[in-house]
Amino acid sequence: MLNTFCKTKTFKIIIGKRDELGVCMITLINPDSNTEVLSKLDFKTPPIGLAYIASVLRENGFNVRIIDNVVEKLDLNEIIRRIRDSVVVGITTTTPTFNTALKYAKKIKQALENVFVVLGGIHVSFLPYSALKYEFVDAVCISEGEYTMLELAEKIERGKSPEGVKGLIYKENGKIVDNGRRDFIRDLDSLPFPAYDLLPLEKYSILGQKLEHFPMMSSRGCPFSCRYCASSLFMGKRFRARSAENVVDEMEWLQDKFGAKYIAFSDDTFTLSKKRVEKICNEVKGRCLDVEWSCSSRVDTINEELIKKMKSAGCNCIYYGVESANPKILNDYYRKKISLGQVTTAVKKTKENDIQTVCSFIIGAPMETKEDMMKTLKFSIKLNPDYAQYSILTPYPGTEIYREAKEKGWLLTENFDEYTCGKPVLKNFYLTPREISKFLRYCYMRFYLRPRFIFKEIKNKNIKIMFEIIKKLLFRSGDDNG
Ligand code: B12
Ligand code: SF4
Repeated sequence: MLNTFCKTKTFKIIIGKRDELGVCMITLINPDSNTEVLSKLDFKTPPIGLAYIASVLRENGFNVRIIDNVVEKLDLNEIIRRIRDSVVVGITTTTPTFNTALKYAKKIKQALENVFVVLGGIHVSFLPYSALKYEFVDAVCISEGEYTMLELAEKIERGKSPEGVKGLIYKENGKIVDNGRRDFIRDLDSLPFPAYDLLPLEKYSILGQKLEHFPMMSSRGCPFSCRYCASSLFMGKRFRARSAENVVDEMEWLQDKFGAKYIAFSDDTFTLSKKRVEKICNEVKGRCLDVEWSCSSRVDTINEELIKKMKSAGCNCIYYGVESANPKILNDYYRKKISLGQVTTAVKKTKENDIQTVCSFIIGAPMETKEDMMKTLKFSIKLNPDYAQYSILTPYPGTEIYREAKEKGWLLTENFDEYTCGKPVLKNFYLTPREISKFLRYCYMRFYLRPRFIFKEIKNKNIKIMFEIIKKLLFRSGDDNG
């Protein structure tokens, strides 16, 4: 069955520079999403993962296109019309977009039956068989996709089965074959920069403002084990960091090639190695790069010295995961391993050094009472970061919290469309789902409708952003707060 994939399409239709076999067209798709962050706060940024895969494929001679349907908003028939020349179609998944990805896979496979459909991304990496059970999914890629996708494309191009492609679970003669895990990419500097030129850059925006912001990933992996997070299992517990030179090369490239004015580092914990951050800062200053940037940090991997250094190299915003003001929930249940004292110090020092702070808070743990949640809300207001993000605890597959909830029957639904962090999907012993939703909305109102916040935004001339936030808060519909 697999041997027919390329024979009919690639070899005949596509002629190109690759070699005697011709050039396969690989299509990568980011399905549309209706999650709160994207739809309500208009947060649309390029999908780095797909751009990395595209870049590696292209570097190896394949033709690649990316359809980012979060911003393209194409109807599925139109997508099918555009991708008819594809030999492999790869679709990315997160938990809230999993069902949409399946819908795409089904329609594409029905219309283009010779196409090899592979799903990748965090959701299917943890629940591969939930996708493979459908006849329209040919394979699932576990974890990092750059080289798995490349080897898969090479096999398909040669009319071979994906046998032996590490990181891939696929179907052959009606059987599911697990090729085993692929080692994580050790040397991230060896990766080409993401193929952003394949994306409709003019369509990205943050809070309605056109994208001069570019995301960057300067490291992968996290050694911590917070129970609500699957990152450390997904990209590995070993922190794999790009060198300072390579990171700043990309910053410079983004600026020169795409006019980037702002870079948002999406690393799980950008500041895990203080030494590396210092080197990045020195490199940015040494090259006189005029670019501002943001990153995320744990409150215990930063200090005032580093904050000052980061400020001097253009950092203007740090995202801290605070999560809960109840030590029992924060450390016994979430295993975040930080103290509220560290939170207060980190936020205070960051603000004193004129760097904006965004703090995230989670409500809705099973054993959390309304008083506990109120304590977190009050703490967030007292802490007074520049912006606060409140979410409802969501048990994502792969996390400890998911495993426990599934075992104990605490999942309110397994419809992954609901796993957006804005809807209660986990049982709480004291509050109804409706009460939790209401409380989330209350958190946003209490934080953002404070005169202190509004005056600050006016003073900082952030009127447009403030207006957008307030508009979204006041005019959102239903209970889907995010
Ligand atoms: C940046 C980011 C965002 C950006 C998205 C930018 C974008 N357009 O992609 C924004 C802010 C919009 C966002 C939104 C949300 N996010 Co987010 N986000 C991240 C973050 C920090 C980095 C993602 C990233 O760029 N990674 C770098 C690249 C290299 O990795 P990657 O994308 O995973 O891709 C690799 C592999 O997955 C694989 N792969 C991926 N796709 C495919 C496809 C194929 C065919 C193949 C073969 C391989 C493959 O290969 C890629 C290269 O190695 C991650 C945390 C993390 N460490 O991953 C969270 C993360 C992905 N987000 C998460 C969540 C929960 C959300 C929201 C629900 C939050 C909310 N409350 O609304 C929304 C949902 C968005 C959605 N549509 O799914 C969770 C997802 C959990 C889950 N199981 O779904 C994560 C893991 C954070 C966490 N630790 O829990 N997010
Ligand atoms: S929440 Fe942050 S520190 Fe904790 S495991 Fe996830 S990425 Fe690591």
